[in-house]
Amino acid sequence: MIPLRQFPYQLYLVISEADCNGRNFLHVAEQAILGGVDLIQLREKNCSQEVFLKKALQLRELTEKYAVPLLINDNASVAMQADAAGIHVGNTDTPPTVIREQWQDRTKLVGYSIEYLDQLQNEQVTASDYLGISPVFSTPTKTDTVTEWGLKGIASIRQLTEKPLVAIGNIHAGNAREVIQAGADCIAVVSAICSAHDPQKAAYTLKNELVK
Ligand code: TZP
Ligand code: MG
Repeated sequence: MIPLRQFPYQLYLVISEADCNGRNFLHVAEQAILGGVDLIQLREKNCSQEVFLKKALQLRELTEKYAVPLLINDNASVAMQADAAGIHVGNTDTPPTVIREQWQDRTKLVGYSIEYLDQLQNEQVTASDYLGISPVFSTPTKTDTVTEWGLKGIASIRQLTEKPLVAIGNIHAGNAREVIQAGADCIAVVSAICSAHDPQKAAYTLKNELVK
């Protein structure tokens, strides 16, 4: 597990083929890495296990080339079969404690989305390497969300835990810096990179905003 507050990643890309506007997701991911993304999550919804695994293996080959860790969203079987660097789960997915039992390799990263403050008091937080603050701002990319944490929400979560905090939800170059200043360790984005005309430039611009 990652020691508390020692999170070596700042710019986290969450990607799916559908979010890439008809472009090849591997191409978008490579451009994003070249622009400075240092952690990637493959988040595929509505596809078969076989297709998910195929995409995970393709993306793992690419991320390995650049030594960027690949996490898989909410699918321990795909994560393990692809020998990904870890997995990210939400509040209603398989809980981190169960993931740890299924996947005994302690070097694997487990991320856990926080949607309610009550979640901070449970054993799932202890079993996680980082917490996703989800969503910081409401976003058309994911609409089945509960809280909009806002910058104040980041600051209150920061007071309550030493876990690395990854902020997600409508973060872009115009607000990334204030999200970090509010207490997040890392920002995660979908559309700020996947929908950008030039994903490499978009990632580079975001990365440059992430100075405390
Ligand atoms: N979890 C919380 S918000 C979100 C996820 C996966 C989507 C973020 O997408 P965007 O386009 O960066 O707002
Ligand atoms: Mg999920």
